[in-house]
Amino acid sequence: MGICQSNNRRPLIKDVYWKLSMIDFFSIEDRNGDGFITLEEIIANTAPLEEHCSASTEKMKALAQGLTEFWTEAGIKPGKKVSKKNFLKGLSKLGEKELERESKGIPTLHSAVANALFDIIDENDNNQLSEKEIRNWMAASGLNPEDAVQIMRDADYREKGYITREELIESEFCSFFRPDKCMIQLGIRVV
Ligand SMILES: [Ca+2]
Ligand SMILES: [Ca+2]
Repeated sequence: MGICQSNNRRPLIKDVYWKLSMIDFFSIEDRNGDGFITLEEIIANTAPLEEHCSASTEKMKALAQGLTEFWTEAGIKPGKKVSKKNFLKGLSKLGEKELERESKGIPTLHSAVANALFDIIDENDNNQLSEKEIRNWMAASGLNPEDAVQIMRDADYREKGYITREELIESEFCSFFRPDKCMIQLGIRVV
């Protein structure tokens, strides 16, 4: 403790906001509701993107590849059933490594996933995400497309009318590993 830590930040798993949002995430990803998550399940859950966002096989493959590298480092290895407790532990550990990489300017595993996801959502390949494209993404993810307006507001804070690649990557990374930063953006003070 203390002397061995590279900084003073609390582990993610000790952060109640992070934990609650990741428990939510677990429930969404555990589509068959057996209380376990598998890499295969996570990848299968992205399948509707192919139709809703008219994604090519290459784009879908890039996402599956990115997800495999990301989740494998969180301990969710191919063919392995992972409980909620181990999911949170693994993701928290991965988060520490990812934040370390981010601070050193090394590409994160998360950015590979977010880039692949961006390419899929960006149906017309113009390097901008329109509200319509965001709506299709949300529908494919089983979310309410009406919430696209909120997503646009959060990520497109300069109100350009579209989301850039950098904005999507930053906002996705933030929602995964920077609960403190997200809370500040939302104007919520964490006591
Ligand atoms: Ca499951
Ligand atoms: Ca577009």
